[in-house]
Amino acid sequence: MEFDTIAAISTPIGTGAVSAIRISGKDAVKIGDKIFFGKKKLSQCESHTAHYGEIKYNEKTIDMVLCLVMKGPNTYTGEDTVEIFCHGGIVVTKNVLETVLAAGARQALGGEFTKRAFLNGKMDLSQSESIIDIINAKSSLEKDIAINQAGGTLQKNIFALRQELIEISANMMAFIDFPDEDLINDTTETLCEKMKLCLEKVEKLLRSYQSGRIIRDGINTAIVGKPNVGKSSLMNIFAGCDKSIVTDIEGTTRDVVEERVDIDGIILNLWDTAGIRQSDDKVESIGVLKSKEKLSKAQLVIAVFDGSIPLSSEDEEIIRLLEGKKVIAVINKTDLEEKIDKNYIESLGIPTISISALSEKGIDELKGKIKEMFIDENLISSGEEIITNARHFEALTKCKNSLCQGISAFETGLTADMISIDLENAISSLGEIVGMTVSEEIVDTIFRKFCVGK
Ligand SMILES: Nc1nc2c(ncn2[C@@H]2O[C@H](COP(=O)(O)OP(=O)(O)OP(=O)(O)O)[C@@H](O)[C@H]2O)c(=O)[nH]1
Ligand SMILES: [Mg+2]
Repeated sequence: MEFDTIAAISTPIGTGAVSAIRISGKDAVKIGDKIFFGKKKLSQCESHTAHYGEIKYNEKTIDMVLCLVMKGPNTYTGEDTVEIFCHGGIVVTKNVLETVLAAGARQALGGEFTKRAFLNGKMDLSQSESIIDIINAKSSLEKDIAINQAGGTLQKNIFALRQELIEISANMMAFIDFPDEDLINDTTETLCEKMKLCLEKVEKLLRSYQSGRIIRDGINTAIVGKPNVGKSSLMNIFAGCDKSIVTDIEGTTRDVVEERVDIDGIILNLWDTAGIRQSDDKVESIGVLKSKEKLSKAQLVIAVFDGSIPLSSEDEEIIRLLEGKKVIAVINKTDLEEKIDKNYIESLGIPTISISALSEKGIDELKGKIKEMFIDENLISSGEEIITNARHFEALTKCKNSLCQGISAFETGLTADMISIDLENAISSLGEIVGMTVSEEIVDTIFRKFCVGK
């Protein structure tokens, strides 16, 4: 990997108060000196100081800027870095970047600054990945987890676990190399016990992914029910605006209306659907088909019933479709006299919440129920590590499989050298997470997901 000097615009392209252009590499300060004219040359300024001056190209002033000069290794990339804060116009920002490139920097690729931070040992691969997660976080909870990971919490966990396995492996090797000697404190039995303890820790991390994936990707949630029960009214409460059309005409919603909403840190990818019923109307029938399709794809189904009328055959048909799904039954219109047989729905084992979409009564209870069904609150409040990244989950799964194989090899009486192979594989899988044993191709794939300038 060639460490030439790279530059990019680090702020979004658009009109704003300020834009930032970042330069990193061994010639960053030299390039800064060629184009920045302040009271002093940047090379004569103390590290980590800011300076006002002009960016000039062929003696022409391009912009008046604030320039930050930071000498490595105490920088994001670990390299000498210059950051230019210019006026936040599209043209002026591009002109400043062009000047920087003309002075000898190369346009940075997506994620190249963070890739350098990784290659220069400023952060491990899991921390680099959490930087994208901070930028892309769609909820404050997702962002909080990413911030923790950027601080190295996952890295520390993985390193500690890896170290434990390395010690077990070293002792296992000692059994192979010096079978008759009394050098080893552990018996193979105690080594196997230690492997089981490591396995438990890996399994705990793997279990956290269920919550982690939900926090990261949200819950695909279909609101279904027969026509006119208040599905769109509920959608609008969640959305906080008139996203779906609401009328007293049955069959108002035809297409699927989608909205991403944040309920106390958890993202719901909501689908408001057409009321399910038999219809001769061609457009409505297509809508009903779409409703059923969304119902079958959803991770959560909110089945809405009109509490002010008795259950009908249409409701029964919908209840049949709920078989095998994660469901919350919502009894709506509780502001009116109750006519529905609520006990019947509850007797089916479906969690049931009564609401009034009109007065917004019961909505908090509904939100609480959704969270309770999908998120392990104890896990979040305990501040324990939560796996949110599919690549980490895969590597931990491989680690778990190798450990299980090693433990069963031991239990079926296989030799220490056979168990050692499994241990090596488990150690290598953990190394993938932090980037110790990972191919250049995977590293490139990870950093390609970054935006230019990060
Ligand atoms: N009294 C009362 N009326 C409600 C409540 N929720 C919705 N409605 C009314 O019920 C009617 C139907 O509401 P929608 O939200 O359009 O129902 P929907 O299930 O989306 O209907 P379709 O799109 O036709 O399937 C409207 O007139 C709403 O104002 C409620 O809690 N109480
Ligand atoms: Mg509707």
